[in-house]
Amino acid sequence: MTLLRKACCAFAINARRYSSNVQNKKPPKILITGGLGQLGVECAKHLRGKYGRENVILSDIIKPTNEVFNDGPYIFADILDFKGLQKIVVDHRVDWLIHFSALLSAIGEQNVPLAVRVNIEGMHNVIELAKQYGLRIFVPSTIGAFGPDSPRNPTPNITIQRPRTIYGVSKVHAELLGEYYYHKFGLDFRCLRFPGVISSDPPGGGTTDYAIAIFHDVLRKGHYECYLKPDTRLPMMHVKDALRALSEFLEAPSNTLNRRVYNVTSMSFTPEELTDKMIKHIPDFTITYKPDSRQDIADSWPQVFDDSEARRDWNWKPTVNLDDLVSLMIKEVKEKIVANGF
Ligand code: AKB
Repeated sequence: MTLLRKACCAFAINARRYSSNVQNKKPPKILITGGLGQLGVECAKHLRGKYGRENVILSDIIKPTNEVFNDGPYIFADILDFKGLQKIVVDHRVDWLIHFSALLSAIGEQNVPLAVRVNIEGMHNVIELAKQYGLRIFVPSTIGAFGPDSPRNPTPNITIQRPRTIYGVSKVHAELLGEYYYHKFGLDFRCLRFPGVISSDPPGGGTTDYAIAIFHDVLRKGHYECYLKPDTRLPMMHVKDALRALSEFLEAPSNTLNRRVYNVTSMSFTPEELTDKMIKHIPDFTITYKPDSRQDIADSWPQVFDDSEARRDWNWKPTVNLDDLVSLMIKEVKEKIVANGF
């Protein structure tokens, strides 16, 4: 074969490969577990906008509202039932798994055996599932994966992690298990440590949830009793930023990721600072403080989260600051109250 013919052949083969790659670039089929928790419904909306309605399947063991059911595919999935999960992955040809099922920090302390089952046994199931079927798997972690021995201001990506809640222990377990499966089996495990995520959905048993409950109570009753002290500083993020972080991170090419677990955040504030901003919009509400056991949890968590590694490796950049967050929450919670009466 002449040199020219060889070159032409190579070009033709590469062109064929290229065009078949482009043709094959179909959107991923995504399964979301724990779909009726704090992030699931909004996450499904966000990803359906990107990958198509039919490609994002929301799942949970709870019966959905009509609105959720009519929004797109919704199925029953129990993360403690491994065979059931296998069937879903096969029947729906799932490519990516977003594993939201978990009991949050405050609620986990009230039922430790259930938290162990859901947060730890559930994680064992989904990680094996992802390995067996070659799925990309996203598992959220949290500022709650740190504890009183960790540096709190700022808390870097890699540091001491000795959490004192079952939620935190289960999340450290998930981080380590995921990294282990990545190194041992090449599993495409991805994990973001989120701060308190603020959305207009009602609070779901977390310690950072005062920053959600305050909007609901103030807009309905004109008063909020806060279970944290006024100067308790915690990292926070609006759900819009959280979902953008999640989808940008899921799409980041594997070779740009120096880690499988990244801190992400937008801002840090105290109940007092949040109240000062809210008063500009709603001048006549009142707040009282009655710290409870959640104060101990908050006091062991990061105050300021260092997400410089996420910014460096996959260009993470938050867009919603505290002023924007307050305006968005007032608007969105008012809309929820009008629509649902809660
Ligand atoms: C909680 O407060 O438990 C959660 C979290 C920070 O992970 N919102």
